[in-house]
Amino acid sequence: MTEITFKIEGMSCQHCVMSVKKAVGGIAGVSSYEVSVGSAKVVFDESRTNRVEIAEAIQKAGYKIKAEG
Ligand SMILES: [Cu+2]
Repeated sequence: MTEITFKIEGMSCQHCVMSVKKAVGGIAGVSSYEVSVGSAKVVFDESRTNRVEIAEAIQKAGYKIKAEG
């Protein structure tokens, strides 16, 4: 399992938190996640998904990745 914390721009409220949860929760291979306003900690199986796919899902939901690590 790999853990990455994404710093996210454009999140402002619980609605944004729900949107990001929905985006990362819908990815096969993501095993757990903790989302708060401005960040998302995602634990995933690197044989099934990757940081690029997760970042794209967050961006598709309407937010911007500021940093990841
Ligand atoms: Cu919001």
